[in-house]
Amino acid sequence: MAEYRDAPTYDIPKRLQGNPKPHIDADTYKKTYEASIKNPDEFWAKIANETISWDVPFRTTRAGGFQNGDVAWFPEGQLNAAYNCVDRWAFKNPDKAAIIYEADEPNQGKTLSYSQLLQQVCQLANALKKRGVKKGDTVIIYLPMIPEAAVALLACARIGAVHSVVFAGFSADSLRDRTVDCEARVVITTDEGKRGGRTIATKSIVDAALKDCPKVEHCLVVQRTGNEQVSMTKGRDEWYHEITAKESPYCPPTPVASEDPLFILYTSGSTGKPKGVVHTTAGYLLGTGLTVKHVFDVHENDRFACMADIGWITGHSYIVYGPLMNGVTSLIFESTPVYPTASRYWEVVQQHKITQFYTAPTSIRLLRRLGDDFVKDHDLSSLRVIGTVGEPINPEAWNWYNENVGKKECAIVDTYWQTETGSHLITPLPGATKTKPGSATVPFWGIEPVLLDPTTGQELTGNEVEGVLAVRQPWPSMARTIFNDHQRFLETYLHPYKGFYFTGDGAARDKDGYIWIKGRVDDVLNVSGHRLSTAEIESALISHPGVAEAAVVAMPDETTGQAICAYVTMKADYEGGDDHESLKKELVVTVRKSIGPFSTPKIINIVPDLPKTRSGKIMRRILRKIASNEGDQLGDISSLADPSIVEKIKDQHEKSK
Ligand code: 6R9
Repeated sequence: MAEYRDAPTYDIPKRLQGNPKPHIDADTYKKTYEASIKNPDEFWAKIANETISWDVPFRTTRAGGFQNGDVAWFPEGQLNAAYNCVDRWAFKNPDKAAIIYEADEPNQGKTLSYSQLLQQVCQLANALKKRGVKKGDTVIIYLPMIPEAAVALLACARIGAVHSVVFAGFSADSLRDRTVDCEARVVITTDEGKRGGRTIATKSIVDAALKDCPKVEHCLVVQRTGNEQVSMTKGRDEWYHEITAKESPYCPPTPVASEDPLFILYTSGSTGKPKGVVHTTAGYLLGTGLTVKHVFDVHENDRFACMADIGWITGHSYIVYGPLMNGVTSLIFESTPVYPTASRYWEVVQQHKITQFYTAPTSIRLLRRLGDDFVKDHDLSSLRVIGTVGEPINPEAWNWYNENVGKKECAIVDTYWQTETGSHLITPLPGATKTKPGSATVPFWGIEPVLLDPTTGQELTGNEVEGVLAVRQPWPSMARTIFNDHQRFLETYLHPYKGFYFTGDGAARDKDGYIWIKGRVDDVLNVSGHRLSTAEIESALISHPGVAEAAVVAMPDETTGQAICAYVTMKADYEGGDDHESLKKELVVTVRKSIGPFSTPKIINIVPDLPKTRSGKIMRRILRKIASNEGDQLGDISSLADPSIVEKIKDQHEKSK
C-alpha cells in the first residue's frame, strides 16, 4: 500500500484530450456531483428517464432509507432488462457486434451481432418458459466464459426470472449449497469447459451437486467441447442447442417492477455461510449503464473488454449489463492472461481494437513479473481507458500498467466497489479526474463517502484522516437484501453504523480529499481479487476428520495480493502420524472440494496449539503477524494462556515457507 501523503498526481492523459471528446470534464464532474448530492431525487429522476426505456413510468424517485433498510428506487416504474440491453440496439443497428467471444484457443472465437443476440436470448427465454420458468423463479447458471453465459442471464431477465450465477470454479459442494439456498428448479451448464488449454469436467461437477438438489427438475447443457462421454440424466438433462433450435426467434419481454429482483449473487461474508446478495432491476441497470458511460467514457463505436468472469459481480456489471445498456460491443474472454503466452491480453486488444480494457491488479502484477517483452510489440493504440478492480493496486503495478499498456496516454481508472454496491462507488472519470497511483480518487454521482472512527462511530471530517469507509445516502444500484435473510443484510451493512451503509473496508482521505482504500477490516480475505471468508475456509478444514481446530489469516503475496495461511491443530487421537506433507495435501483437497481451487491455502502450519487468551479466544493478531513475517513484532503476549506456544508456531511457519 502506498504512502498516500506523498503520492504524485497525473494530469488528464493525451488520448482523453482529443477525439472523441470525453463526456465529462473536471468542471462538469464537480457540478454534476454536487447536484447529485444536494438534490438526489431530481438528479436521479432525470437520469433514469434518459438512460432507461420504461414500459410504465415511475412517479416516486426514491422511497425508504438506511434507517429501516427498505430502500426502493423508481418503485411504480416497469421495465425489462433484456429489452433495455438488447432490443433497443437490435432495432437500431441489428448488425452491430454485441459480443465478441474470444475462445480459449486464439482464433476459435466468434462475434454475435445485436440481432443474433436478440434471437438467441428469445429462443432460450421461450425454452425456459416451456419448462415452467415463471417471473420470480430462480435459475442457476454454472457456465464457463462462452457467449451462452450472457445469453442465459439475459434470457432469464427477459421473462422476469431471477438468475443466480455460480462461478464455474466453485466445487460441487458450493454449487449444491447455492442451488439449494436459492430454491432453483432449473440449472444451465455445459458439457465441459476450456481454460488455459485444460479441459474442465463441468457437467460431472453439476451431476455431483445435483444429487442433493431434489428441487432441480431441468438441466440445460450447452455443448462446448462435444465430448460424447458426458452423462445425461433422462428426464432432467437436455441439450441446449437442441431445445433452443425448436423455439421461435421472438419472445416478448415481460415487464417487471423496478424493485423486482434481477439476480442473486452469492458472496463471502465474515461468517461461514455465503450471502445471496439480491439486486433489483431498474436501479442496478441505471448504475451499471451510467458507470460504463462515464467511468470508461464509452462512445458509440467502442469495444469494451472486461477480463473478469461472469461468475463474479464484475462480469455481471461490466461484461453484460453495463456495456449492453450502452449498446456497445463487449468482449467475453474464455482464457487466461498467460495462455498460450503472456501476450494473450495484448493480442486480444490489438486484434479487436479494444478501446477500454478492465482487469484486476493481480493480473497486472503477474504480467509485470513476467516481463515487458510480452507487451512490447503489440499495437495497443486503440486503448483510451484502462481500468482495475478487486483490490488495492500498488503504485508499482499502476505505473507498469500506465507505462507499458497505456503508453502514458490512457486514463487509468482504479474503480472501488463491491458485489453489494452493484456498480462503482469511488473512481476517477477519464476526462475529469487527475489520478494518483494507488488511489481510487473521488466518488461517483450520488455517492457520499464518509470515514468513521471504527470504535466510536464518529464521523471523521476534513482531510488527512483514516477510518472505516461508509456511505451516507442510498444509491440506485445498491443491493436491497440478502436472499431469505434480511436481518443479516441489516446487521452486516446498515446496523454497524446507524444511518450509514458500511462497506467493511478501511480507507484514508488525503490532503486533496482523495480516497485511498486500505482493504477489509473484517474477516474477509482478498486473494487475486476473489473474496473469501476466513470462517468458510476454517469450516472446510475442520471437516477433515483429524482436525481439531483451524484458524485462517491473510499473508501478503506479491502476485495475488493476499494469500491464505492456515494454522491447524490435530485431534489427540489423530493417527496420521508425523507425515505432515501428506496431511497437508489432504487438507488442500478438503478445502478445494468444499469451496473451489481458488481457495487453496498457500501455507498450512500444523501446530500443537493455537495462541489463545485465557478465556479461549484465538488471538488472530498474533497469527497474522507470524504469517506476515513480522513474528518479531508481536508486542505484548502475556495475556495468552500459554505464551510458549508462540515460539513453536513461529518455528513451524519458518519450516513451511
Ligand atoms: C468489485 C469487487 C469487494 C471488495 C471491497 C474491497 C476490494 C474492490 C477495489 C478494492 C481497493 C479497489 N476492492 N475494488 N479495494 N481498491 N479498486 O471486487 O467486488 O468481489 O464483492 O469485492 O474488494 O475490499 O470491499 P467484491
